Amino acid sequence: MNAIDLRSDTVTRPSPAMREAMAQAEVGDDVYGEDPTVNRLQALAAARLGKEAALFVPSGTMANQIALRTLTEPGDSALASRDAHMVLYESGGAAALAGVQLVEIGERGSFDADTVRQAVYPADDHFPRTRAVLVENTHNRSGGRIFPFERLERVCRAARELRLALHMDGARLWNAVAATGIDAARWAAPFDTVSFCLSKGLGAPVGSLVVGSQALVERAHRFRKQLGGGMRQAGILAAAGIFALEHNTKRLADDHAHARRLAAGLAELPGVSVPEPPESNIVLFQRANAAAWSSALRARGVLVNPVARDALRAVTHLDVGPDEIDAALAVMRELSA
Ligand code: TLP
Repeated sequence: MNAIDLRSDTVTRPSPAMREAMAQAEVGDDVYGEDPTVNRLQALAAARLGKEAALFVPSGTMANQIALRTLTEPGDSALASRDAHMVLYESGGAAALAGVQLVEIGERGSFDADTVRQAVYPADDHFPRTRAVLVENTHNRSGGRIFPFERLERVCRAARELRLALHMDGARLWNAVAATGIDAARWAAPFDTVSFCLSKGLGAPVGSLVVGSQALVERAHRFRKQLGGGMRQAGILAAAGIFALEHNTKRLADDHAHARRLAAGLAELPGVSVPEPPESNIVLFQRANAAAWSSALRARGVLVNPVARDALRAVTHLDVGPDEIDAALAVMRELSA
């Protein structure tokens, strides 16, 4: 049996049809702006998010770091949701690359407008200047939670009043779209920059986009170059991204159904608890000795990541269907008895 890999939605492999689109891609040198497929992807991403421009970059991490660098100056501070990817999982990039001090706010992936107001440093030379608010939607570490839309609108209005820039780490924005029916342009509307990934639930092998106004994307372009993210015949990768946007966003609702199926099955296992039903494609669950259980599962062909001493994460994606979920649950049941 092939392993059932629930470690992340990044583990997908391009489908034959996606590979065909990649093989046929028309390419040029994108550092000269001459790759027609990259240009097509960037135009498509901008249109889907209702923004003027977009920039294709190698990874979600680089997308976030470029956006942060674009919106701030070294010595600034930015407010980020607690346990945001930009805080926890980007190797300290905000400090090392943008020179920005991140301040975590809120709980479980979201926060309210008053929390933003209270967290802004006073305008005094002792303090870093609070310059931006960073929203992660869906929020990975809280189990793919969606930032409640009206709460987000209030946050964005407060940020504007305070003259703060707004960035959304929308690595899994399309999951938020599928789960709420609120389209990507509405989610993106109040934001200066939005990043999203092609290589998570959308099944492309590589790539993310930074989307925003023409002026911000021009500034972002400079920082992409500085980070060494200028790619040449990147149309081969962009073709996968176009294919992903055209074919793989609507089906994310299936991943969410599979996550609920998995959560329901897990909740019945002795010694396992699922604190909250999943809102999208990430299932966080509790089990003592998470690392040891994860190793035992791996030996039986089921891959899930421990995320704390007594917590694990399973992520659904387009390479797992209901049969794989049931097979994974059967193994988990055997190892729980
Ligand atoms: N997340 C990965 C790991 O880095 C934890 C995963 O398996 O979930 N923003 C968010 C919200 C993310 O979850 C990730 C990746 C990124 C940004 C970074 O994307 P990449 O891996 O392309 O740099």
